[in-house]
Amino acid sequence: MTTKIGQAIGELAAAVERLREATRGYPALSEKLFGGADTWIRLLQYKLLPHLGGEGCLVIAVAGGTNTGKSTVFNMLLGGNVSPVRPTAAATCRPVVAANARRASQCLDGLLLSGFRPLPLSDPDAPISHDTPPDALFVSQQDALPDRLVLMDIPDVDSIDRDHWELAENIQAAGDVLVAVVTPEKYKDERVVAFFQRARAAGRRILPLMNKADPRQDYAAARAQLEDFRRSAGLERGPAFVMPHDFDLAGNFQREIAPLDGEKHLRAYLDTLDAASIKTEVYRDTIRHFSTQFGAFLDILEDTSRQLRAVVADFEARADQCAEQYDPEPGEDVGRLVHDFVQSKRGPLRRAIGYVNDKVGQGMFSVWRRAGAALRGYTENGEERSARTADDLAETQRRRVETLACTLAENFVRTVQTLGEPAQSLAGGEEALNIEAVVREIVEETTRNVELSRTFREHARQTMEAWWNDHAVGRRVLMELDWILAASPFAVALTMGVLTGGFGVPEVAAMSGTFASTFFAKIMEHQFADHWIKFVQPWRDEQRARFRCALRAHLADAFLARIRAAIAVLEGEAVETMRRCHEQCRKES
Ligand SMILES: Nc1nc2c(ncn2[C@@H]2O[C@H](COP(=O)(O)OP(=O)(O)OP(=O)(O)O)[C@@H](O)[C@H]2O)c(=O)[nH]1
Ligand SMILES: [Mg+2]
Repeated sequence: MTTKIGQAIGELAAAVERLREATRGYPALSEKLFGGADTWIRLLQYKLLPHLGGEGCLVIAVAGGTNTGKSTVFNMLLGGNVSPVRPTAAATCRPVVAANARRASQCLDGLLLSGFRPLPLSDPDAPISHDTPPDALFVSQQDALPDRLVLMDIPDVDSIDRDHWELAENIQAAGDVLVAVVTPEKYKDERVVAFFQRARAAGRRILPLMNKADPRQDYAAARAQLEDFRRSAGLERGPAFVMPHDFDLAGNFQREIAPLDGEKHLRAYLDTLDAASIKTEVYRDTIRHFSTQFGAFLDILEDTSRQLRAVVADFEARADQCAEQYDPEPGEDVGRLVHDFVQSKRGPLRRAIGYVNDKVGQGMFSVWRRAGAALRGYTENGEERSARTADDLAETQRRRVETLACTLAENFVRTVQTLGEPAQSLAGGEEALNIEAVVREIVEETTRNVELSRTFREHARQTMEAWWNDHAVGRRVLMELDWILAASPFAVALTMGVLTGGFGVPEVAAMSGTFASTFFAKIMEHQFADHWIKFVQPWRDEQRARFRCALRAHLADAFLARIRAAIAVLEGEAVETMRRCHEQCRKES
């Protein structure tokens, strides 16, 4: 199991590192993913990764509440004063590891206990000095120890110094066997019990030791207390040890630690432990524990990416809905298409010129007059402008686009406030969004003149051709209109020039140019009636599509860029690798 799974664990750890690195720029995302990941990261870093290096070697940690005598026990197991013993609480603040030459050098190379900063224990008081690096691990070479054991003295698991808890948890993850040093006053403490409960759940062997025990009636009180401790920490029956209260310590660490039942004192008992099988058992349990927790982590990853995808879909749908509300009015370019079409029919038109009746001519002339006035910006009786020039039309279009884009932007800003984390932070972005500039870009892109598409031209030609063949009357009106627009502006201008002393001539002359096309679009709207809607529909669709693309590309993307990047991370190669390796761990555990 070990080689294959060891490889998977190695790959998985590297992928986790890549994911951590990739999410570093997104604090809310990183918090969501790794906020509750301490336990499995610890198991991975302190236990699973170093496992291969420590093959066959048991890591035995002396753990417990503050001032219970851990350092004393550690020294007694070594038969000498290695870790400083102090009457003050929370004295030991850095872990100390004792190992023979080979294991000590493995420790110093970070092979046996990774995640710490291994340093040789040259100053005996270093483990109780806060001036040392917080992640320091002091290594003391103890040649009396066999190759298959390393011993650790660790900071308490319950003092007010929270750093100690953290460290204790890391060591708990790193150890295979924990000697649980309790006292009659402390064996019930919640933090202490919970610590060993977690350790047991993560597959660690636990050997309870009652210090300062009352030896009367064959340790009756200690037995009851240890039983109680076992029950609350979820420990199975097994060997337990005692140290009497009246023990004169005074630096004498040459004494043995007695078993409560059985023959072997603690040090001898440790020697009998089957390192290989305990290692395998602890490793398997750790993998199982890790696998469950990592599975939950992968679920969080998936949920987060699903949540972010939903936000993207929602924002895009809002942009699309906004684009649907855009109802562009065809202007000069569409009109020109109709105009050109009619002009292409001029063969018969020329022949029909003689039939232009006065009524149509007069009607058109009055339309002209109004249109001419529109060019000047007011009507004959001085009202505010009612008819519109091509420029007016373009301006109206711009304003419509602008209003819609602004409304959508406001909608986005409001929606961001309602999003959960990490979506909110990601969509909110780091720097404030320059909405004005974004809207300007959208307006520019949507309303700038672009050639009518080939598809629309073809559609228009076919629709007009069909209409032309089916509508004799309408056709005539158009032909006549074309004739007027094509041939008579100058005649009308001339007449007007005479009647008005030159006033209005330029306007009328202008009608043969750009305005004629806009005008044609309007006329067609009436002539085509039902057909008109169908006729311009593809054009409208194209305009909307242009608007939609601009909304998505400039506005939605401004809100979604970081979300998209986060999704790419969450669905990227690192996560793929994690899933594959996790599956392997799951199968093997
Ligand atoms: N009388 C008596 N004193 C003890 C016993 N065990 C430890 N002590 C004393 O209790 C004090 C704390 O002992 P340590 O071994 O430093 O305890 P610790 O659990 O390592 O303490 P921290 O590292 O501060 O958490 C010292 O003064 C010891 O001499 C014991 O069995 N009987
Ligand atoms: Mg200590």
